[in-house]
Formats: sequence, structure tokens, C-alpha cells
Amino acid sequence: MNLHVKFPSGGFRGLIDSYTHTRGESIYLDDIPEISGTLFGACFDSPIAHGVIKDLDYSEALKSEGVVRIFTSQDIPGRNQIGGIVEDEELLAESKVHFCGMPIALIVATSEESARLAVKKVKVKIDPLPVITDPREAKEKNELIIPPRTFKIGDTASSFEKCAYVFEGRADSNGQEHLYIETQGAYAVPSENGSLKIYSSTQGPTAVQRACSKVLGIPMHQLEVDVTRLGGGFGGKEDQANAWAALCALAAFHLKRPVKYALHRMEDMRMTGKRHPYSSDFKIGLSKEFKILAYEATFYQNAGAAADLSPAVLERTLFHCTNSYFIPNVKATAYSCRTNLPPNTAFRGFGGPQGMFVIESAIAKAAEELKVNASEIQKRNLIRTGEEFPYGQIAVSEANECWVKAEELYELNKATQEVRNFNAENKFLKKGIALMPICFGISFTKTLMNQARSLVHVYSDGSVNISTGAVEMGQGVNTKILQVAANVFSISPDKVKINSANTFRIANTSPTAASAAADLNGRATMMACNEILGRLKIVGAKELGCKPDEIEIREECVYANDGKSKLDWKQLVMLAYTKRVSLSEHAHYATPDIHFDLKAEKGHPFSYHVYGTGIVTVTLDCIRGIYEFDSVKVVHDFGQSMNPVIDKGQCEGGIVQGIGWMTMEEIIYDKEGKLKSNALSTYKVPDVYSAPKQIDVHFLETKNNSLALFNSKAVGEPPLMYGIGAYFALRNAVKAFNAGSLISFDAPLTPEKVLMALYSGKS
Ligand code: MTE
Ligand code: LUZ
Ligand code: MOS
Repeated sequence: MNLHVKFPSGGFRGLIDSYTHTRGESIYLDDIPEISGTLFGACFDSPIAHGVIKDLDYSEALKSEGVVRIFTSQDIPGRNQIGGIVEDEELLAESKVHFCGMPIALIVATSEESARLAVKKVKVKIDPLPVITDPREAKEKNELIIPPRTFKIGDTASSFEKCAYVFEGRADSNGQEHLYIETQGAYAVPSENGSLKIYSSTQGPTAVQRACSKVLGIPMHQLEVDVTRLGGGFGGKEDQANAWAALCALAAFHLKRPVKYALHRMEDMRMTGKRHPYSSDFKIGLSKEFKILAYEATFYQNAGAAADLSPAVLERTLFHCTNSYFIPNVKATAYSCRTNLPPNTAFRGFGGPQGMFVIESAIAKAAEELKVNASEIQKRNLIRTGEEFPYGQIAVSEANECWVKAEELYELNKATQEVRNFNAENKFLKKGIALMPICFGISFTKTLMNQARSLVHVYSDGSVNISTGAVEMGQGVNTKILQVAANVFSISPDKVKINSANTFRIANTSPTAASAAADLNGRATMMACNEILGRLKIVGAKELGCKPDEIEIREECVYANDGKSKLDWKQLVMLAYTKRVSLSEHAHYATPDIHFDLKAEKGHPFSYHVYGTGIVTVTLDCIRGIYEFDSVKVVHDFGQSMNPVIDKGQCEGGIVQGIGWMTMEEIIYDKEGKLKSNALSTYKVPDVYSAPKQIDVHFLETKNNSLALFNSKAVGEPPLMYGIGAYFALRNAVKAFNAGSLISFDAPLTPEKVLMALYSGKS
């Protein structure tokens, strides 16, 4: 493996997986060599969104060629329950179905084709029940997943009275298909005494282990879950990989043969949940000087038919409902509404983007009514260090730094003037520009999840092997963990290998999520490596006749009191081994100082916040309603990036994914709860042609990041939220063509909706 740079201190660049990725040699679930005798699963899933199962007839399917057995809820030896936060989700439907795509039976056959052919021969009679797809309707009918939650600071009612301006409105954002390149899937292999090894495309190996343990009714110690890497997760495999693993495990458990199930794209789109659509009401009050004095919001989250992660997503919507602004009086209430859609789930940003879209809509509404640029209001209200978020945490803010730097670096005044000039000169082409400041809290909002472990082995040849609970899904976490070991030991990256995430090596892992995997698992790795290094120093000191703290390893040479010794890394390791000193360590890290009181809805839930400012510019064709994003220019708070190539990639990917959510990816369920956008021909994600023509990422170096790994702030989710600026840039372009447009705050702003908006409100 050529890693370009021998030592990390020389500036480590890129991803360790690049080599095998580009050669097509990286191993994903479907690349695992199949053991002979492997069987294949496929689900018969509900064609109806809500109803009572009257009859299930799979006699024809059983006779179908290659079919070995068909499993229903009756075959579950443990509990038919996969709900994580709330126990409200059956693995296989018993008497009722709650959404189109809900698994009813698992067909196991000798080939994938046979299994899928047999699925078509299953007959079901379902007495339909009323279908709810709209979260506001669910709220009216009191169909709530959990009781509503409210975050409050100050007193909104009395402050609205003091405001010079008050505006109200409604904002809607739609869901988003994860569209990981690798679909969901699992492969369960039985071993002795009823144990199983389960390969799963999951962000949460322990979540899979727990779900399988519950379903099979066997202890977790019999379930080895192994994850080499994912072809993307984006939150979609934080919780929703469990079902497929549990189904494979169920079949393998009964049949004592390996069983695999990798979903086809359309099955995946139909059966799995997505980003939560939200419908929200807002009320914003400003002073004469455009200070936001009061803000109220009510969020209706479309949770789908079961809780899944919705309560946690709901919470993050509240945490981020004021984005990067300080507002002294806030009251935000959120309802998690049960509908008859597949349970919606984690998706990059985890409810944060939905909350941020609403405050940005409120600001845009105010700006439009007051006939000023939204940026006038945005800038005046950016949170400052020492100010308080509605949930009680005191900000250590980079919001102003990012904004001011973006203004200067990207010559905002000039850019704004250019847009104005362009619009004055062009009748049917209009440009729009918008600024999007972001603020995202790093840590799982559930405090207990902020823990991780790392198992480090140094072998007698000086090579190092590391296991953590972190799952590599293209975000580069393995590279960052490798950098930690290479750095602490001061050895070549070639000497370090990162293992698959495996529940027998690392127990009780939190999912790789919340952008926190490198911080948590990297810290644990740093602790383990430092522990081993300490032992090596004692061995070296004895050998070289000095004190342990006088020993240093630099680029694989051992130094005593700054003098190069006769020992190198390999010899030191071998010496320790011969002296019977342990060369392995298992370390545990728990983020310090975070807490949250659920009764008061106050606390200090995040180890830190990530800030940034993006400037989005778009050109709109006002005859066709189509558009191109000229540029997205951001100043992003990276702390001190430990791997600029990875971090820039995360920014670019996040931005394009955010733009997709806001402008073109349109999930459509009909009134009966059937997914109409159920294939890549009807669901459009950004391609190279629709990605912005230019993306600039400026690395703002900031301090105060001692809880970040090597002071390098978490980067996985925050950049997605720059994409929200795309909606507002596009909206501004529409308004430049038709100031009286009746355009609503309704994302995604697809070309279709743009075209309607361009000519709405005109007589
Ligand atoms: N990047 C790639 N290439 N693929 C992914 O699936 N998931 C995102 C982000 N970046 C994702 C990604 C999400 S939702 C999260 S939470 C983080 O990566 C998780 O990894 P981290 O904690 O190591 O940042
Ligand atoms: N998952 C989770 C997350 O369980 N808790 C979180 O706070 C979170 N945040 C972002 C993404 N996933
Ligand atoms: Mo990311 S939504 O935390 O998997």
C-alpha cells in the first residue's frame, strides 16, 4: 500500500481505502465469499398501508422451485420486536400491517431469483383501515409516538408585544432517500451451540446484536456481528439495518445453514424509512434594529408507523431550532406524529436541518416583508460566546468569525452587486444569492451514548492492529483512527491496520453516528496507544539507563534524552515482548462534562459546536423553471483539521446532498401510503451536471476544541446544512423575476414548483 507520505507528522493525506476502492477490491457485504450451502432470503411485504391481515396464503410460494422454507411471525423463538427507543415495531407483521412495505413473511430459497419469484406467489387478504400520511392529521387524531416536548427560554408572549415587527408563517420540508450505493443487507452464518456470526451492512453492530438477541431469545454473547465497511449509510443504517440481520439470523437459526439477504434497490426504497418530513408553524418578532427578540415554532414530525429513532431526531430539531442565532425568548414545541409510512429514521443532520429550515424561513419571511436582504437580519443575530442556547448550554461561538471571513474572502458586497446587475440586465435569466450560517452540536444528545472503546495490539514484529466500534462508510473514520496510532507511536501508517468493527472484540458500541465516531473511537484509541507507549518507555529506559520520560520515539527511532539510541521501534517492541510486558490494551473513553436534564429540558448536551457560513449563488431560467448553482462558497470551522483531504470531501459531499434535499429529491407517497417515487427513474438525486459548478471550502482554524480529536472538529453532518442556502438562493431568484410570487416555504423547490412560483400571483 502506498500511502504517499511516510509519517503522519509530514501531513497525512487521503483515505486508506483509496487503493482498494479504485481497484474494485474493497469488500462490501455482497463481496463476502459465500459458504457452500448458503440460502437466500426475500421478504413478502405489505401492499397495503394499514389494515388487518385476514388471510395469508403461501402454499403456492412453498411449492415454487428452490424454496426451502417460509417464515412468519409465528416462527420467532424470542420476541417479535425490533423497536429500539420504543418497543412498537414488529419484525414480521402479526395481525396488522402499518405501512406499505412492512415485512409479513420471509421466503428462503436456494437462490436469490427463486426467493424473489416465490414472493410473487404469496397471497394476502387485508381488511383496510384508514390511512394517515399527513403529520398534522395524525396530531389531530392524537396519534403521537411520544408526548410532545417543548424547549423554552425567556418569555415569548410578553416579548412579542414589545416587538416592532411580528411575522407568522408555515414551512414544510420533505423527506430524503438515503440512497447509499450499497443497499441494506445481512449474511448470517450459524456456528456451534446455536451461536451465529452475522455480517451486516450496519452503522450499529451492537444494535444488530441486540435486535437479533431479542428476536432469537439468545444472549448477546452468542452473536458475533462483523462490519468491514459500508457503501454509505448516511443514517439509514443506524437503526434500520437491524431488520434484515434479524431476518437472516432467524432463518439461519432454524435451518442451521447460512442465509443471506441483500435488498434490491426498489425493495430498499419501498421498505425502509427516510429523512423525516416536517410541517411547521413559526412566529418571529424583531426590534426596529432587526434584533430577533422572540421566536415560536411548532414542529409536526412525520415519524411513520413506528418510533424507530424519531424521538431522538425530534429532540435534535429542538436543539437546532435557532440555528446559529441568539434569541432571548424562544418557545419551540415538537410533535412526533404516527403515520402509515415506513418508519422514518436518522439521516445526516438528524432533525437539525429540518429545524434550521424553519428559522431560516422565518428570517426570509421577515426580510421579504421588510424589504431588506435576509443577511441583514442573519448577521445581526449570530450567537456570541457567552450567550445561551434555549437548552441552557453556553455558546463558545465561531459564528461571527465564519460570517465575517466569508464576507471578506468571497467579496460578498461585490457578489451581491453582481447579482443585482445581472438581474437588471436580464429579463428571463435571474440570479439569486443567499447566505447560510450553520451551527451543529457534536455529541449524541443521549448522554449515555457518548462512550467508546478501542482494542490495540502491538505484534512482536512491530505492526499494530486496532479494533474499535467505528464503522467505515466512506467518511474516513478508519483513516483518522490509523492516524492516531501512527502519531502516538510515531510509526509509519503502513505499520497500522484497522480491523473490522466486531462485537466480539468491542462490546456495547454506540452506532457510528452523530458525526462523533472519530472523536469517540479516536480518543479511546489514543488512550490505549498511550498506555502501551508508557510501558515501552519503561522497557526502553531500563535498557538505555535513563528515566522513562526521557525516552521518545520519533519516526520509528528510539531517542534517549534527545540522543538517537541503538534501538528502533521494532527492537523496542521485541524487547518488551521478551520481558513479558503486555503489548495489548483495551481503553474506554467517555466524553467528559456533558449532561442533560430531561425534566427541565436544560443542560450541556454537546461537547462543542461546529460553525460555518456558506454563500450560495444560483442562475434561474425563468422560461423553463430550471436552474444551475453557480457556486457554493463556505468558510467552515474545522478546528485544526487532522486530514484536510477527508474533511474537504465531507464538506463537498454534504453540500451536494443538502442541495439535493432542498431542491430536487422529491419523495412522493400517494394518499394510500404507496411510494410513487420508488425507483431511480422517479427519484432524482444530484449528478455531476446538477452539482454546483464551483464549491470553495475555506478552512477556518479555530481554537477551543480540546474535546475534538487532535483539535480537529467533527465534520460528518454539519456541511449538509449549507444546502439549505440553496433553497433561499433559488427563492430569491424567483422573487427577482416576480416580486409578487406566491412561493411558499415548501422544500424541495423542484423545477416544477419553481415554474409554478415564477408565474403565480400574476394576473
Ligand atoms: N460520508 C460518507 N462518504 N458516507 C456516509 O454514509 N454518513 C454521514 C457522514 N459522512 C456518511 C458520510 C453521517 S450521517 C454521519 S453521522 C457521519 O458521516 C458518521 O461518521 P463520523 O462520525 O465518523 O463523522
Ligand atoms: N443518533 C443518535 C444521531 O442516536 N443521537 C444523536 O444525537 C444523533 N445525532 C446525529 C446523528 N445521529
Ligand atoms: Mo448520521 S444521521 O448520525 O448516521
